[in-house]
Amino acid sequence: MKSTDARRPRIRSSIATPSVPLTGDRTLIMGILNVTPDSFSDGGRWQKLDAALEHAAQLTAQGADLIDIGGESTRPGAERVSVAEEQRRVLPLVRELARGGIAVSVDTMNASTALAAAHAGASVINDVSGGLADADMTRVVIETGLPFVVMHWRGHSAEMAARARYANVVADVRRELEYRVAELIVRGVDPAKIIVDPGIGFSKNAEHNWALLGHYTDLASLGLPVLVAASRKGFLAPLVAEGAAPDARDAPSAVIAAIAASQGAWAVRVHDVAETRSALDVADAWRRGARS
Ligand code: PMM
Repeated sequence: MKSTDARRPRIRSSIATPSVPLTGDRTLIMGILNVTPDSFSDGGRWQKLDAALEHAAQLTAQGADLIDIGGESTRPGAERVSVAEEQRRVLPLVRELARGGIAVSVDTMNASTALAAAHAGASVINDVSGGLADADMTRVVIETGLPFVVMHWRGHSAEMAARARYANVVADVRRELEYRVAELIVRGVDPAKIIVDPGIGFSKNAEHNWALLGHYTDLASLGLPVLVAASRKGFLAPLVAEGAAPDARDAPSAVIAAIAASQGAWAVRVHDVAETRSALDVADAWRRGARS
């Protein structure tokens, strides 16, 4: 599809924005850095700028291709934070990392935060609502020209559990994502900048999550890069010791990352980058072995 004027990026960061490839045969690792007091697995740990920067540097050294920075928890039942507070949490970090040449995705449902993060040097906009929570997000995506993660979403934390009802979760999620993507394209978003994400755990129970992972190729058949974000999520709890801390789910998360990579996922969003790196190296070696 040809670019139109509406699709041409008009906003440039004063910082050289590190670029993130959307094509290629290597699955990228998106390392999670939540600067929130209440995220379910790492809440409260990275609120101080120095500690957050150090953690981001460590994730990068371990093999993260980009760092996903979020200032608002999206776990079920989480309270919304003000946009000002969200920006106070994320912008200094985005600015410092981009300045250091580290690619950042900003995990936000707020258009003004996405725009400010783009000015600060963010490389990707990751919106768990896929642009549904804030009507201005589409304009910001068009104006910044940044890659846009469109996650399957049916509502904010307070209402998402009640909306976990599907006739056929795989077909329904695929159709709803396809519709959302079509709407964004009609409004002027460059299709080459769209990434889709099934939204593991968002208005989905464990059975729904496993069906979506097991039918990964149905989602991939949309023809867009796919982000798989299952790391440490609640549906993995039955696979580890009862009552174990969320980081006990890192091994199952890494296995999911390797399977997703072997199916051609664009990226995996994970907490434990070192273990994921090793899992993806195995998937790569396996693929090379298949070609030899
Ligand atoms: N999950 C969380 C936050 N951001 N972004 C995308 N694209 N996909 C997700 O599934 C997703 C996300 C919640 O998990 P966390 O508390 O571990 O960050």
